[in-house]
Amino acid sequence: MSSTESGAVTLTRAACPHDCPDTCAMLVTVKREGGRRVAIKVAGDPDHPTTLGALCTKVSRYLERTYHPERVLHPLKRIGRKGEGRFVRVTWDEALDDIAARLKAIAAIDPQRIVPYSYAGTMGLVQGESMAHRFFHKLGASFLDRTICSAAGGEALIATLGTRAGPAMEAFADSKLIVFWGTNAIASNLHLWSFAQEAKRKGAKLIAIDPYRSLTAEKCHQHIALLPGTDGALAFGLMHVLIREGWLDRDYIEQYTLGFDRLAERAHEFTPQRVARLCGITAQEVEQLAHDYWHIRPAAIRLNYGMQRVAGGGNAVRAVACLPALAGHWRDPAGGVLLSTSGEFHIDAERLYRPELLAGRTPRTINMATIGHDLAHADPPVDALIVYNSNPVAVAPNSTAVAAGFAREDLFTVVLEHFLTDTADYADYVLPATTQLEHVDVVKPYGHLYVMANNAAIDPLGEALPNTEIFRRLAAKMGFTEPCFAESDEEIAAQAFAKRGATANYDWNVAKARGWQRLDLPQRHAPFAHGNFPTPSGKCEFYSRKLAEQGLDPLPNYVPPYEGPRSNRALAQRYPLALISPPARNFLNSTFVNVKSLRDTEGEPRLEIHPQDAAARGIGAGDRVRVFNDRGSFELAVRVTERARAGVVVALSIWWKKLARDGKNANEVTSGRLTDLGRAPTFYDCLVEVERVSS
Ligand SMILES: Nc1nc2c(c(=O)[nH]1)N[C@H]1C(S)=C(S)[C@@H](COP(=O)(O)OP(=O)(O)OC[C@H]3O[C@@H](n4cnc5c(=O)[nH]c(N)nc54)[C@H](O)[C@@H]3O)O[C@H]1N2
Ligand SMILES: Nc1nc2c(c(=O)[nH]1)N[C@H]1C(S)=C(S)[C@@H](COP(=O)(O)OP(=O)(O)OC[C@H]3O[C@@H](n4cnc5c(=O)[nH]c(N)nc54)[C@H](O)[C@@H]3O)O[C@H]1N2
Ligand SMILES: [Mo]
Repeated sequence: MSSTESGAVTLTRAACPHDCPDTCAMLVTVKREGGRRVAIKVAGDPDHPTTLGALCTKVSRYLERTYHPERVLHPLKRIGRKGEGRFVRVTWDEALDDIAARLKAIAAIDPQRIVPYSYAGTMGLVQGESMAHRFFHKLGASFLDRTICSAAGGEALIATLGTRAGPAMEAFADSKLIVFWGTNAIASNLHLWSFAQEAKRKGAKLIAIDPYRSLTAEKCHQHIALLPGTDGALAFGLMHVLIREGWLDRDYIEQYTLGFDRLAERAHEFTPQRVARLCGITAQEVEQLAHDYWHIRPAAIRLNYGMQRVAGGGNAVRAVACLPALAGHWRDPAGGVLLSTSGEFHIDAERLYRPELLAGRTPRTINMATIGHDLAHADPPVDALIVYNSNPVAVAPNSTAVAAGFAREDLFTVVLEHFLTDTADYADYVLPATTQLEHVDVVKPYGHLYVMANNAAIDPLGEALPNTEIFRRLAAKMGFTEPCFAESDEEIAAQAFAKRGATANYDWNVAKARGWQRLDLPQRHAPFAHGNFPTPSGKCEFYSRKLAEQGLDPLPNYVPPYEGPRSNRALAQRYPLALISPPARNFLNSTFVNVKSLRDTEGEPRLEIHPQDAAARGIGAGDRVRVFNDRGSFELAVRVTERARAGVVVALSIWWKKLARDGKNANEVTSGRLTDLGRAPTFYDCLVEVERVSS
């Protein structure tokens, strides 16, 4: 049973759908009102081992978002100019008939001219890519390379460890040293932070490595404020000291790693003095960190994706991922590196996505990170875009180009959404989608070890439909008759995971009754305590032959930022400040920005700037400033603060453009250049100048 009856009030087991490592178990209280189910409360499930009864501030407001007066509840057709956001209500049949006719006409020329654009607005496997992939595979539409978030770090882990795995979230309670490396856990990984607090009470030392004194950095014992994009150099500095001092688990290295001698040769060049210069920190900080990393055991590094959004992001993650093998920290369940647990979950891709519908075709691939460029230059051109679970006009880099692409009069755009986002404003049709309370799903988390089930708590509002149902109906209009297009959401959920490895025990009925199901892994899971790296060699690959075969550096290296003050001096003369735009605590990427209570807490778009940098530009507290480079500009209020280290400015993100005074956000200035591994965007590799516009 997913719901328990108690008078007129029931409790439904649900799962948070958002793109966050915590993937919480939710209990939704539902009341019957005149024959309709109305959700009246959402809470964290106290029995779930990582949620432990707590939801973040954002998802605590899930009802405010679900019942928001501006929800799109009917299909809409554009009547204004693209981007203007003027629509009229149409029926589902009118909308879907017209969309099918347009897609058929384009597909008759070349189906690759149709491009899906989606990301993790929901992380559910059912409302994510199940029916959608089937639809696009049958059509023969372009593939989308979903690189916008985690591709650089993900590929780096796979090259080094063979998979994406690490210590369990709960195990951080037993760590003695926790390094928050490029992650503001209080904002983006609250439940792991709670386990770290438990460790702290038991005497653990907490260190943050971050250019910004984030909420997390200020609560750690130590904060190392390096320059953005220099983490690879710091990791090599640590290796240098570990090797110089002989602080090495020689037995582990001998048995379970590949390429130590060559790695050591490279690390030899990264003296603490040199690293200090590259990173903008002191040599003593490098020495001390290495000392702690060897002497305080077990040591766990929590790195999230913050450090990989730069030119050398892949190599930086690779370098950091080498550290626990050198110092032997993988031997303990509370040691190692955690970037993602997603490699422990085996999706049944064949059954979810039905690649056989491609019938031998291999469509071209469009990289979501370069959509602005591709809307202008792809060959064959992009004639139609179907956007779901994403808000590219706000979140994709080099936004001027993205918005220009979306404004093309000859582009046919359909957006499945809850709200009229910056992207929906450019749509020819906006189709109303259900939220997590209104549909069924199963979520594959990336921060813990539990499959998460979501039961529908309420009926769809207005005429909203689940993404699956929208693609089902569209498939019918297109004349697609394969039985997989008729499968129900429950049937899809039941086949989401492959019966192998840690998901061998997956059972949808068990999961949905309880709300979750633990992976089939030992309670004290230490994935690499005895090697078992699923790399080609079976070892932790400092040296990767696979990378060498792709023409890439087989060893990690320090790859400097494209736009660093040291690495590109000519550019830095014109644009001397490094801009980073990491997640704001009260938003989830661009989701929740239109929820008033959360936006009120966040205030207005703000630039944090160091007092020295402010003074040098005649900027004072409360001024409005313009941030600019050759790609564009945007305006915000200023906060003069030492939270931003000198040389770095911080604009917490991702604001809806249309809710900012100037209709712009940080992605006006971010670049379309890609990372060294994973073809991912380089949001935090971005030089700018700042000037005062008014006080
Ligand atoms: N509240 C909230 N939670 C979120 C999100 C959100 O928008 N809001 N987004 C979700 C998503 S999609 C993701 S991918 C994750 C992101 O999760 P994280 O990547 O962990 O993001 P943050 O927690 O902001 O931490 C990034 C930190 O990296 C720092 N940073 C920036 N550049 C560098 C660098 O070059 N080196 C180092 N060492 N640090 C750097 C930033 O100052 C910031 O404090 O969070 C998820 N959770
Ligand atoms: N400057 C800058 N830019 C960034 C980042 C940064 O740190 N700085 N972070 C990057 C990262 S890590 C990421 S992951 C991306 C995130 O980019 P996106 O994946 O686009 O995430 P959101 O901005 O949250 O937009 C998700 C949209 O999906 C919609 N949605 C949610 N659930 C459903 C559903 O069930 N059906 C349908 N049809 N729609 C749904 C929501 O209403 C929302 O508008 O942004 C990237 N952009
Ligand atoms: Mo992300």
